[in-house]
Amino acid sequence: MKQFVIPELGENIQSATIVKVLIKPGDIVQQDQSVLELETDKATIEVPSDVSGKVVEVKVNEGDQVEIGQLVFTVDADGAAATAPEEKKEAQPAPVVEAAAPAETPVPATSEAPAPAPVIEEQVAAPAPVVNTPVAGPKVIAVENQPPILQNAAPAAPSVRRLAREIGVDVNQVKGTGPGGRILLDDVKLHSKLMHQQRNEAQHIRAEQHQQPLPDFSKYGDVETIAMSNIRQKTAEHLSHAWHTIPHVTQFDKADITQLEEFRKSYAKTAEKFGVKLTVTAILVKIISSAMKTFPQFNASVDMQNKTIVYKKYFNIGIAVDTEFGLIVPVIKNADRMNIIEISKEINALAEKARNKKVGVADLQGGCFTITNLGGIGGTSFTPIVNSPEVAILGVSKGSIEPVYINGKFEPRLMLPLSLSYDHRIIDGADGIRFLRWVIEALENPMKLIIEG
Ligand code: CAO
Repeated sequence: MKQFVIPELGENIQSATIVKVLIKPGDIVQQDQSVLELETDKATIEVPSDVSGKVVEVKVNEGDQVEIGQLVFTVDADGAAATAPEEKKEAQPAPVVEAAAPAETPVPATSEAPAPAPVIEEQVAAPAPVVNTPVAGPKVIAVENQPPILQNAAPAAPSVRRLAREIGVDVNQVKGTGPGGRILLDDVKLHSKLMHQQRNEAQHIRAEQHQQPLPDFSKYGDVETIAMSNIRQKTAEHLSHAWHTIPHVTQFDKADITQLEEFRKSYAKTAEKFGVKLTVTAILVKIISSAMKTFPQFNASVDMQNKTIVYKKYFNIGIAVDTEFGLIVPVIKNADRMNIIEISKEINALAEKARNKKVGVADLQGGCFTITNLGGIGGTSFTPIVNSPEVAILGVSKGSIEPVYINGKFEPRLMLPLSLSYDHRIIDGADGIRFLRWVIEALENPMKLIIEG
């Protein structure tokens, strides 16, 4: 005769309530078969049998409060289908509570040997100890030394599963980089790191958006409260996200555009014939699309989830447009294939559409790099926020005449202040200034575009 007693249920769990008794006298019980459903203060647990044989007597009822070690039922091991050897009892893992308290999960000590498949609770009548989490929904854990139960399960060694459980990672969510997609220890660690990063980012963003309640300003004077427009909300969310996820560096420099300005003025009449006004913004679009060919890391996006960098082979430039509804960034597609007249026309058309609320979703998508020119209004410099998932943005401030020391004397030159913000995760400081110098040289000597662009 063998006995089944309430096994260890997890750290700090001494007792539980029986929700269901899944066996009765006369039943043939197999080892690992679920025999009880217990409710603890942390979770609902299915408890597997560590004995097999014919049930002789059941000593508990549904609703009973039971304690660890308490006798539940006895079996006649010689009964039909009795298969469990006595020594199995010691090797049986205790039920594991994962979702309710991942960091404290007690883990059965087992060898690496047979790599088990994880158990998905909803899909199997799991013979392994299973935990239902009442709040987060059913959650399943794998138990070492159990036979494979589910196909398409994440392939991972027991030690990997154990680590995942201990640090609260769902192994089924981890991308395996081992042979045949096998999940390695490092994959679990990386996944955990990313989870934490994302959680922190989300917290930061939430903190931004759900700030502490404002004081009652009306105590100090008249106020008016109006709802944020959609554009304002989206702008706030998008910029908060970019600010919290991208480590920004802003590099400042100035371009001498004296010659360029002379050319721009002399060319104004010709440009008019094409129906456009030639502006420094249009020229910059052309220059930036060429510079990105020389510096491909500026035409990229960072994928921290997969630890990859996506390099784009197309050159779409977004232009920040100031409208009465807020900031809108329409995108000039394939700017590298256009001449400056065509770019000017496109900027005018898109800016017009943006200001008349006619801009379509397609006009706003697919950008690789953004230019934000505040110089028509003023300013000596500013620190633009990278338009995520792009990795760089060029801010342009007001060009003005400055004394520049050339060949032993000061000369009045028209200097254009530029502010390049970039994502320091993939762009190093040296590359940042190289890129900006390339842009400046192209502004100062347009032949560079013809030769190198
Ligand atoms: N320095 C000095 N003058 C400048 C200049 C600069 N950096 N940029 C433009 N100008 C001048 C132009 O040469 C033009 O002068 P003229 O009439 O004498 O030729 C005048 O300012 C107006 O230019 P524009 O604004 O019509 O044309 P643009 O192509 O330079 O700019 C656009 C187009 C859409 C970028 C601009 O209208 C705009 O909306 N700028 C604001 C962008 C913005 O809000 N950025 C902030 C984003 S972050 O909040």
